[in-house]
Amino acid sequence: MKITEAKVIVCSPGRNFVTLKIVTDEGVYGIGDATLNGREKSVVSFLEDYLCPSLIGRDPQRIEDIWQFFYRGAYWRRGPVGMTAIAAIDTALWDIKAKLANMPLYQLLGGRSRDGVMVYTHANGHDIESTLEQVGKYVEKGYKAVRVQCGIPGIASTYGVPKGNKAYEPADSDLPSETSWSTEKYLNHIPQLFQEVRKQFGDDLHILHDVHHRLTPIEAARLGKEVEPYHLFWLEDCVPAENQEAFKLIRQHTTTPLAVGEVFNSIHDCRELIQNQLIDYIRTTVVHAGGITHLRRIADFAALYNVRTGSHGATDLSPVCMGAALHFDYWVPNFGIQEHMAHSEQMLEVFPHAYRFNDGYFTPGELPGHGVDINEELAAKYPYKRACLPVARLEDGTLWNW
Ligand code: CS2
Ligand code: MG
Repeated sequence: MKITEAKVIVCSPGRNFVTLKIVTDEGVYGIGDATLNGREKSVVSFLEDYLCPSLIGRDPQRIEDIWQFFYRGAYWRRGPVGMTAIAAIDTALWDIKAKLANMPLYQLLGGRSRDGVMVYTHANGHDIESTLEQVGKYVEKGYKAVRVQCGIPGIASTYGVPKGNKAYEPADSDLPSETSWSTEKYLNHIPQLFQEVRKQFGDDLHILHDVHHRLTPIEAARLGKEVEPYHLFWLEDCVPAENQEAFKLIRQHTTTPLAVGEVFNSIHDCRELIQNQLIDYIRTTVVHAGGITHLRRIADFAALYNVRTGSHGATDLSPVCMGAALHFDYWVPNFGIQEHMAHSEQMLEVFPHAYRFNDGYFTPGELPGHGVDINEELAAKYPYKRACLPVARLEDGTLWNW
C-alpha cells in the first residue's frame, strides 16, 4: 500500500483552517488538522515544500516510522510550525489505519476508558453579572464544567472577552492589534468573579480560569492562594512556561490546581513540570504536539506522576483536531477534561463529523477512523484571509505577554 497524494487545503469559513489530506493507492484517505493560529501559511509551506514530497510512495501503515522519519530524521527539530505539520501527517495516518481496520480510532488505541468525555466551555462576559448569566445558560445546557473570564474595570479589552456581541475569536485583525494590560487591576478584581459563581451555582459546578500567561510567579502564587476557597478545577497558564522551574515557587504557596501546555509542542517542554509534579493538568493537544503518536507519549509519561490531560480545544483547532482529540480522550486512562469552544454552523458544515454532545459529555462516534471529513467543494468557497493574534502592553507602554 502506498501514499499517492498529500494535499493541503486552506479555507476560512469564519476563521482560517489548514487541513492535510493523505490519499492512498487503495482509495482510502485520511485527514489531519494543521492549523496554527495566525501562522497558517508557514505550516502550509512547511508541508507543501518539504514534508509532503517525502510522503509520496511510503506505506501509510508505518505510522511510527513516518513519525520518526520527520522528527528524529530532521536536523532542525521541534517548534510549533514543524510539530503542527508532523501532527497533521500523523493524524491523517491514524485516520487511514483505523479506516483500514474498520474501527473507530479509540478502539485501535485500546478501547474506551469511560462513557463520555467531560468538556468545559467558555463563559465570557463584559462584567461579572453578564458572565454569571452565561454560566447559567451553559449549566442549563448540561455542562458540568465552565471556564469563566470577565472584563476588568479599567482595562479596555481583556483576553477571552469578545469586543461586541460576537463569539470570541482572538485572531481579529490583518496585523496584530494592541491591547493593554494591568496586573494590579486584574488581581484586585478577579477573585470576586469566582466568589459570585460559587454563591450562585453552588459547589458542584467545575469552574476553570485562564490567566493567559500574564503574571509573574509570585503574582500567580498570590492569585492561587486568594482563590483557594472557591475550589477551581484549574488555574491555566498563570505564567509563561519557558522557565519550567518558575512553577516551584507557585506550587509552594497554593493548592489551587495548575494547568499548562497549550503552546507546548514536545514532551521536552513539559518534562520538568511533570516529573517534579509542578502541574496537575497537561494541556498539549493533537494538532500542536506532534499528533496522536506524540501526545500518547506525553500522556503516558504524565500518568506516572498523577498528572491528567486537559487538551486545548479553542476554535482555532479545527473540527478535525476535535474529532481526533475526542477519540484520544475516550481512551486515555489519565484523562482530566477536554476544552470545547463551539465552532459555528458554517465551520461545522465544512467538516462533517461523527462526534456528539450530550449533557456535558462528548462521544467521538462509531465511524471508522476519527470520524471527521472535509467537504472540499464547500471549503473552496471560503478563501484564506490573514488574521493575526493581538499583542499586549502594560499601561506605560511596555510590551507584555499576550
Ligand atoms: C486559549 C485560546 O482556549 C484557550 O485556553 O488560551 O483561546 C488561545 O488564546 C488561542 O487558542 C490562541 O490561538
Ligand atoms: Mg488557554
